[in-house]
Amino acid sequence: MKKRDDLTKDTPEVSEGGLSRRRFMGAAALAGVAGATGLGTSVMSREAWAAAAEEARNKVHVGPGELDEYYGFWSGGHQGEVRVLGVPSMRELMRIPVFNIDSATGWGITNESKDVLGHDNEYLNGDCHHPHISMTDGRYDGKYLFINDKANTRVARIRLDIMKTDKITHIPNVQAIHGLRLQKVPKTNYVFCNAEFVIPQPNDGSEFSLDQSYTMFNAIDAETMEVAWQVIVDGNLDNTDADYTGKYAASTCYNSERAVDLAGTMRNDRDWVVVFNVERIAAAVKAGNFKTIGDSKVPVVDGRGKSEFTRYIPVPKNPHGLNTSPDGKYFIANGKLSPTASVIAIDKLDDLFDDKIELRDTIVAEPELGLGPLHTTFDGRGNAYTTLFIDSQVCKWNIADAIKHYNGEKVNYIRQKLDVHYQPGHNHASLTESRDADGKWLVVLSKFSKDRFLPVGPLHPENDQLIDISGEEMKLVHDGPTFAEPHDCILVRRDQIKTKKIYDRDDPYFASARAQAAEDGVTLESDNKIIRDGKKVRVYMTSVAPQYGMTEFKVKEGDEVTVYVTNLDMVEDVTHGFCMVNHGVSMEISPQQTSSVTFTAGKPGVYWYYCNWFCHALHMEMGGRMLVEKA
Ligand code: CUK
Ligand code: CUA
Ligand code: CA
Repeated sequence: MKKRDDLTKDTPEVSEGGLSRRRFMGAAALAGVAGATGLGTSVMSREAWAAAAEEARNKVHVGPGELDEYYGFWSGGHQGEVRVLGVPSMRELMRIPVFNIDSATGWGITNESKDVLGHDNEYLNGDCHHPHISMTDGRYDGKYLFINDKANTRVARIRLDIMKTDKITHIPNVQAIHGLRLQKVPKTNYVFCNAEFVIPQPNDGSEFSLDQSYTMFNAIDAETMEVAWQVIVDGNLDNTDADYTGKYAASTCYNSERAVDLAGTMRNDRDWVVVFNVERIAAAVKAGNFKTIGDSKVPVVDGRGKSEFTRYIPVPKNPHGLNTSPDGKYFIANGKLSPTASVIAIDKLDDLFDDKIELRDTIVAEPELGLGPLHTTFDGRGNAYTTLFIDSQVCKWNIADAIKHYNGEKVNYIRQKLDVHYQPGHNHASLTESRDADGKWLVVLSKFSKDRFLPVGPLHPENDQLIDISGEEMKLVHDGPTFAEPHDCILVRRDQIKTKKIYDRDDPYFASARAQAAEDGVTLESDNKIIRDGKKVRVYMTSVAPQYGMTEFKVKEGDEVTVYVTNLDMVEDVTHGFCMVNHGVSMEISPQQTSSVTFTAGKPGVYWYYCNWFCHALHMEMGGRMLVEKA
């Protein structure tokens, strides 16, 4: 997202036919409005305010030892991780390292994590935006969570049974994976993701002009995590979502102009939503009607212009979020530089692809909601909730009434506008991306927190606000400071996630350690052994609180040492660590897990290793020594 000043500067008037010509506020006026919203818009008596505050506290209070009703999975933005929160308490439960490096678990340090990240460890950063949970028949099945990396054009998969990242795929031929959603029906066979930026093809320095540039829509096989196919599109790609038939996906494009400067991207009054005919694309790929690009073997089809694979539905203006209503009826594109959202009827798409109707015939409503609509979410009762970035509000509106209004009836489709603090991007209602949307909680991820928390220097937290939407009226009940920058989150019922308490010994997560042990004739579950293989030394040890199976081992300076630790503890929560002092080595070994790490033995001398996860009254005593001899 752009900072608000950039967003409003030089923004021309909205000139969409039929809309009021409402000029966007200047940056200075905007800052004033944002500051004032903190005071609330209605005047309340002190008693009424206290009663409302008390009610809010009771709603979100999850007492000591009590469990939350929902899991929330938060993107960690350009921090690169995924965070697990309990909702409604908004207590942080866990962090799952994905594209980042994590000192506590050894993510980016252990061999198991390098198997996922790549052993060359090319990138140390990531930029995640969109966490989404795999589905079967339009309902969360709790198996995987997928998330994009805009910074380095990757998609990761997290196994939700152990809450660890188990696959990362680099998407070839494109740059900057942004929008990401999953096929909902019949199940998540595909992960759909948008490459945002157009690049020259081939992008090898032989050509910099825009003539040869394009970007692509991508489908990844959710099980193998291989890229299944790519579709060349006109313009660029921002956000995406899929339907409830398994047939269509749709993406917003804000740069139909294919501009490389800010003013250029705002030149057109309308950009578009591109609809992908997933069925036809998959059929073409299956029939071998595709090309490949460069060294990549990924099937590519051309969806530019008037192809059988795509339709480009004009919508105003630099649209951003794209959201499917949980009844499966509509794709909703959020106008960003237009105060409107465009409602596309999914049941008209067959006719559109058969050329029986015109592109704009698929639009069944275009309600005017307020300034800077970015994302929409749903309560399963026919209402939509759209964030208004510039107005710093959430607008609750009724979809059926918006359609009536579009058809000329005099009805008011706006139900309520609620101030949020401040400048919201995504919002997400409980179970909203599934058939089970239950309309209980709404999380609004506000980009600015200003006066809401104790000051912590020039860098502020963001403010993820919790709103009770179970009644007629939205009620703000909690301010949740978050670190950079959870663009999006997803809320699932707690019974939809089933986690393991301890590892299975045959877990594929440490299969490569097991394979190496087998080659070395070592039994991980019982042996404490050193295998020397030239300059490579493999040290196998067990751990049982509060002791390692090996408290001393000898290597030579410059040896490539791999330490494998197998935690034999069977007791839930008894996680050990392994930290080798002055070697940059640290890792987690949870009950029944095997973890391994490879490093180069330093200068001759004694180096202590110790357990760095507090596991026992004698945790401090859990250690050993590596003796390094002269080479
Ligand atoms: S994007 Cu950031 S607020 Cu990446 Cu889903 Cu809209
Ligand atoms: Cu083992 Cu601390
Ligand atoms: Ca544009």
